[in-house]
Amino acid sequence: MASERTFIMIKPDGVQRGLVGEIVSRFERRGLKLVAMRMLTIDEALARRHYAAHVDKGFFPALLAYITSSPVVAMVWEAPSAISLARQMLGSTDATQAPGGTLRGDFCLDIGFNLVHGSDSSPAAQREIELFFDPDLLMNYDKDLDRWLCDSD
Ligand code: DAT
Ligand code: MG
Repeated sequence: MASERTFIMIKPDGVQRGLVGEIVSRFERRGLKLVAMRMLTIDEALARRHYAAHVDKGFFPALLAYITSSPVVAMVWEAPSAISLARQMLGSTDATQAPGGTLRGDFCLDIGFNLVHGSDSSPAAQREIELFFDPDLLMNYDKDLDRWLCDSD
């Protein structure tokens, strides 16, 4: 099955709460391949582009203040069906609706401070990856372990 890439971002609360390792570890253990990673502080211009679909919503000022408040860790992860897989691993946007076993269900209480972003579609993944990473920052490499993760027959 063809691999796809998704954009995952550990939000300011994830960094502040010391959950970077836990979050990265969950993606690694599930079997996704890390192909890019950088730490940055999001400015207002980037926040408006990343959350372009939400700029007119009532919660946008709070979202803007939150996402620019402290550094984030931006990543690209690769796997077959990586986009939907990662969304399942995140759990519902509203943490009160997220089941245990998901990142938000295990670590969050709030719809606003919900720890991690994950692309919600293929066009969104492409747009968000381009927004945060120059193409030369995306690694292409084989992992020997991959043949133990998916049956290629
Ligand atoms: P997701 O992050 O699950 O893709 P989204 O794209 O609908 O969710 O919204 C982006 C972020 O905006 C979300 O992670 C938290 C915030 N947000 C969304 N809906 C909200 C609401 N009703 N009240 C407060 N914050 C909200
Ligand atoms: Mg979204």
